[in-house]
Amino acid sequence: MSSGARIVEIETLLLDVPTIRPHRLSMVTMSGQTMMVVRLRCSDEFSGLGEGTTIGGLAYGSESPESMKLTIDRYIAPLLMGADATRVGLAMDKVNTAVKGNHFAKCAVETALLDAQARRLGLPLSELLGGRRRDSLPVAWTLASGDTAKDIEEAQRMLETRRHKDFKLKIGRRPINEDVAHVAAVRKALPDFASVRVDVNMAWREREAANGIAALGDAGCVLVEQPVPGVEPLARLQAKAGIALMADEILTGPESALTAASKLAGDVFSIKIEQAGGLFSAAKVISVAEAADIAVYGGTMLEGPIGTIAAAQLFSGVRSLEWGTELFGPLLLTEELLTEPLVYADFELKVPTGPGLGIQLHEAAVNRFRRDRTSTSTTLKAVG
Ligand code: MUC
Ligand code: MG
Repeated sequence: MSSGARIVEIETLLLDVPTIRPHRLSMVTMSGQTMMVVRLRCSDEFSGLGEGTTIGGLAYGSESPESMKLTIDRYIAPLLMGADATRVGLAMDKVNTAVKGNHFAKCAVETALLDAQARRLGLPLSELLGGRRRDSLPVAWTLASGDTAKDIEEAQRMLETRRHKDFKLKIGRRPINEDVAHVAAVRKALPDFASVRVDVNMAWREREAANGIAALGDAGCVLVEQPVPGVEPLARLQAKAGIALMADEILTGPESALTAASKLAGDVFSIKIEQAGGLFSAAKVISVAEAADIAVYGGTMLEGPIGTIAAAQLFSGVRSLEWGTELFGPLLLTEELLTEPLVYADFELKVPTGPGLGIQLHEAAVNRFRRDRTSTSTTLKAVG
């Protein structure tokens, strides 16, 4: 059913926000996060928010916040001006026909369209994505200060405050024996109910990965995320690994998920809404995983609150989330960007229950961290 609501404005802006500490990954050290925010306005009273975020500029993937903004301003927004805002699938078909790739930018636009439509219907976004199975999600924390003692102290603080009990350690930058010693020391310092996993972000070669995975298993690590690039190497490693392997970077949408699933590359799939190309595509990646009996994990691109809650709305409906999620991105930022902060308590994130994403940006914070802004708009003539 179409209500006649049209898309009349798409605004993009970049927000630069510092992180609470340097975040060290195998390919980059982050000291801040840039969020590309989309504000989409419709001819009725409704509007929607979306976010495009990546890790370390172009260090993680082929889209930067600046390129997402340009893609939307120059190519996507003009296509959507005047389009029916209530037909999200149709609007995104138009975008997908005219714009190849650019998954992160498309995710931001699709999220904003879905937020506006769910607000229009008076429902949380989760209800447009199949409905919720839970109202809160387990959230892991990433230890990536680059220093073992600091990581242990940080993990202990998280346990004491009951914020996180599952920890992902970022490794792959140092020699394997040093990384394994680091993981073993953190594991040993924490109670049994805490879990330790690692993310190598593809930094290892296959042979060293085989040895590294075995040593990490002996040290009490329960999962290794994307140790090597490529589907085949990951599948070969999985065939002999004694602990779970998680696919991340190789999952760039439903087709890649099908390839990875059919080659048995990964016991667990990290689902990232931006990497998949949006919420609809991420839902298809989840379906592929479920059909292949691969566990589903709620991944993150270290998004701020908009992207984090968009993903949370989707993960709230996943049948089984035995490895939980890592939707902690907003907690890595020094500043609160919402009028009402997200609730992280008892090791979980509460999924907002209001219409749409269920969150509102704090305008003063937006103005404080805004780098630049562009808006594409159209004036619709009244009919009749
Ligand atoms: C990744 O590769 O999974 C997720 C958590 C974190 O610290 O970095 C990301 C990216
Ligand atoms: Mg990863």
